[in-house]
Amino acid sequence: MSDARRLFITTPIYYASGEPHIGHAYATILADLIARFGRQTGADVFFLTGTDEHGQKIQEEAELRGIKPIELCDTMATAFSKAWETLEISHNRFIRTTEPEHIAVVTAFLQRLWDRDQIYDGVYSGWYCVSDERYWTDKDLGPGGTCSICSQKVTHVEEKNYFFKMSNYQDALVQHIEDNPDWIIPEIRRNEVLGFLRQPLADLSISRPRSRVSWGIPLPFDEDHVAYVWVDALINYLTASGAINPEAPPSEQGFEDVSDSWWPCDLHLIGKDILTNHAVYWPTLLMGAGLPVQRQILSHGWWIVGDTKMSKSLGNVVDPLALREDFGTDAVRWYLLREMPTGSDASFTPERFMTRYNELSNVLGNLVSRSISMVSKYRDGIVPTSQDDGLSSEITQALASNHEAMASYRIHEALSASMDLARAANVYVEDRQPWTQAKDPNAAQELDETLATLVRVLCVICALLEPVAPGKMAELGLRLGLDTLPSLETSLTVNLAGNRLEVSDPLFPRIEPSWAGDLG
Ligand code: ME8
Repeated sequence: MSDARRLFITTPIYYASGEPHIGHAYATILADLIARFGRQTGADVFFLTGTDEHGQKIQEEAELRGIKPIELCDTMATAFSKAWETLEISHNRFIRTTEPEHIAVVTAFLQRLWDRDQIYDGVYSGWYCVSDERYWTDKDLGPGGTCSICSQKVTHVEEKNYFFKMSNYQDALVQHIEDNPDWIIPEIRRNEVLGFLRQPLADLSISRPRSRVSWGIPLPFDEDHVAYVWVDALINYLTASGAINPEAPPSEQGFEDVSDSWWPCDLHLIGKDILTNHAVYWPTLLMGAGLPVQRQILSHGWWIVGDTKMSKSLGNVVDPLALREDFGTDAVRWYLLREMPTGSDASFTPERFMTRYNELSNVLGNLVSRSISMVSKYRDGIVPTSQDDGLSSEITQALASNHEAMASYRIHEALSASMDLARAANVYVEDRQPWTQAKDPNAAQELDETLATLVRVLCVICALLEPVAPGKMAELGLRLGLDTLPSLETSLTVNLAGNRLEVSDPLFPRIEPSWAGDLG
């Protein structure tokens, strides 16, 4: 992450055709961690998420349920909002693409492209996948003539469409990617996009005939057509940025100067399946409108079971989101972020979940319990003053590793560095043997130092792990007698001496889930 003092970070906006699933949860928790880390390090953060509510997929799902599309969208927008609340997501804005403000910005954006001669009409003939809302040419179809992303059946369409002159921006886009090596991370995804751009770039169909798709935003220059849902959806980032005022006359709408807004976005967080949409369609559309492109794209991998991408149909696999009920929100957040190397795929297994939970319970939970109970037992619960600090180099090392890993979004490594500090503190306890120091009247100072060091480490861990485990770290902060949670910077200087510590139940209790017996 750059040290810029502002961070506009986005998740994809999720289709309002179905309930939130693990993929949505992962992406949103990942964005949440980055947003929380940004706030901790003093950045002004604007964290955006929301729902994608137009298009054929929503229209068909609503028909299937015998309800109006907007009723389906209202239900799902509520479901996503609730899910994010239970998962402690700290977004600043939840956008819905059916909001009047967004509809007006999409209309202004399309009008702008039209006025700049970036759009023409033609006939599209090819295949369409409703589930992914995208066109496929013969050569790009998957096995048996299916969608290459979701393997579902595609339908043949031949219809009038409006096209955006995307091909005009191929060279500019390649140049931009080459000039900015970190624009798409990880590198494997950057190379994928560069590989894609080695072929001639086609123009982009940006409309659907209203006769086929009625649930969309009408084109300002032809009411018989609606905006292609992906164009509509991508523009959400711009709407939320506040750059465009669609009510103003065209020359004053903000397309000429975005400096007074959150645009350009600092980081689009997306899954690898929607990379082309974000790394090719979106920046070229922005170029077409004369706007600056987003600053960075971080593409993450998939949670898989066997060879299959996990989503809502989990069969007899334990539902990771249901694990919240047994283990709590923070344990699920920890597992999803600690287990998946950022950018790669990871297999979900209950065994790995338990391994990661046990790390919280046996390493961190144990450190918290033993440290606080020793302060209670040997110093009546009051944190002693100490002249010397133990574990200083381990603390410095943990903070440095965390910072370095976060700078390139290696989230799993940042978390691992924090857990290593807890491990080092447990070893320190074994080395120092406070129970022996407590029996020796000449070792009072050493005991003070041991206890003060442990409390200091807990304070630093509180800051380090707040982005991943906000609920539990708030609880830990209270047990340490802190009024406010320390930040990464202040955790080193907080004066804890004299604080009264609370002995309490284990922070991460041992849990035997109902399915544990099946693990063998
Ligand atoms: O694509 N593991 O919405 P969507 C990790 N509306 N991530 C996963 C996943 C898994 N098993 N399954 C899905 C859309 N995802 C559009 C976005 S943005 C302007 C419009 C991720 O509801 C996937 O990689 O299908 C993608 O980032 C997101 O969920 C797709 O959500």
